[in-house]
Amino acid sequence: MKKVLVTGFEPFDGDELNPSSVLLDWLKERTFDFEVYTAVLPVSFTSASEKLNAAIEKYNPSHVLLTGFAKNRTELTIERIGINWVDARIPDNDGYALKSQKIFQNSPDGLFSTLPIDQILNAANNAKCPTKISTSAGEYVCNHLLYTYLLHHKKVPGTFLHIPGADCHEIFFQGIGAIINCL
Ligand code: PCA
Repeated sequence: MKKVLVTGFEPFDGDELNPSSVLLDWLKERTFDFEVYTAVLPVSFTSASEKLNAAIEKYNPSHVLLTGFAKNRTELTIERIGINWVDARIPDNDGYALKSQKIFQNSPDGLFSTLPIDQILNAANNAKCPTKISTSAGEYVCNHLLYTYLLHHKKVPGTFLHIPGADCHEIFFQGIGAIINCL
């Protein structure tokens, strides 16, 4: 049975809102023909993955869509890969900055997203949402979460979507709604 878990992040870097958690409120007001669960995650190297693991355990989803905010991007970006690397430009919300190091010493350098990226791109394009495939989720908490998730949850297909900076996020939320429907 199709059950989609969508996660977003709390605000960080002095912002009042994070569009990825606004997305979760937007989704709660919509109806789908299947279950859509949401979870807000802390911008924390130590507890984001723990909270995600707890949500996966609780909801037992068939698909996972992780989302976060990328202020400097102009399109919705579908992350093709998580890398085994972290180099925080700013501390996380716990005040902790992991610098220039592997996430896990003896794990692969990179792991590919396990959802069909091209199908997702098509669904977003059909919804007229400006969207691109990305090969870098950055070196901060979002990539850390994606890599850790891909390493530990090989049986639950998932990927990461970065929501760009924009005055109005509606078109990106519509695109993500279309992506959820296409899975
Ligand atoms: N964006 C950050 C972390 C939380 C978020 O929404 C990132 O791209 O790593």
